[in-house]
Amino acid sequence: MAILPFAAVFAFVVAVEIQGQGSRPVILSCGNDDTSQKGEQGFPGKRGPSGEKGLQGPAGPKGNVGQCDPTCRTEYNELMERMQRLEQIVSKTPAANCKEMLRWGRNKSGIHSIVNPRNGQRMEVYCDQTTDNGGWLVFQRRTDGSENFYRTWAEYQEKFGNLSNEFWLGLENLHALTSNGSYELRVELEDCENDRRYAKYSTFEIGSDEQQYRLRVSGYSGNAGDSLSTAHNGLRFTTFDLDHDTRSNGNCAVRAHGAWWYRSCYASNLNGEYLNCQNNSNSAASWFHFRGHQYSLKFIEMKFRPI
Ligand SMILES: [Ca+2]
Repeated sequence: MAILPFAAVFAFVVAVEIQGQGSRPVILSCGNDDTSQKGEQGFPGKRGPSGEKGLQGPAGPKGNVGQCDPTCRTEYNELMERMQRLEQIVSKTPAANCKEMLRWGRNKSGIHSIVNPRNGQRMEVYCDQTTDNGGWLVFQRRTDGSENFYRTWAEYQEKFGNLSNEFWLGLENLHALTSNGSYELRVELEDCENDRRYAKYSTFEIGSDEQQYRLRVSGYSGNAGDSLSTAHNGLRFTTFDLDHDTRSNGNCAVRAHGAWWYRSCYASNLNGEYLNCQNNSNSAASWFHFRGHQYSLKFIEMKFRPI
């Protein structure tokens, strides 16, 4: 066996091709004296500077062209055309009533045009679009006594007064507007202490001229008390010049200074005299179950809407 003649220090450098490490040379050092012992591990060196940012890679392949569903597209186009046509119609055509107007987005209270079923013509009305979810067509209002409500049969058949303040819409219009379909009625009342009450009725209809504009009203709810359906349902309209009440001696319209569906004579007299909260008149514009039949209410409003 050949023995190395010296325990001399030798070193050699071998470049070894180690798989996975490329061609980087690996330096091995070995020896057989004390100086060849492995030293302590040194501290890691400082981190080198960051390299330059790499170049942007090439754009990816183009995606597939999307598929357009022809059926869906046709339906979409048709719907858009219909929407445009409807918008044109809505902007030019008056509604049938205030509730329909509300569905079309006209939700501000005030004067609007509707189609009068009486003659198919445009007709201005006042819509209350806020009270109790809106859609109410106002047909009578008292606020300050500025309008004369002691009028003849012929005058009560038609509209009088100012839609923005005190007015009556007219019995012919009322009949035309309530004779087809179902309607509810709301009566708004306020006294001079700002106590506001209402009476609501689930049915409301005004008969024709031949029926002397007979009142059909029932189904009370509210907080003003029922001074209309119990006392006045089924009765005909009376003015000072045309007596249809049930009183044999005299005309209730004359006695109560109003025009109403009088019996003999009344529990409510909302077309009576506006006396600015006087409470001692037998002709006052009154609602018995709220402030008694002698109290002239400060504010009165009557309105209806389809059910
Ligand atoms: Ca009579």
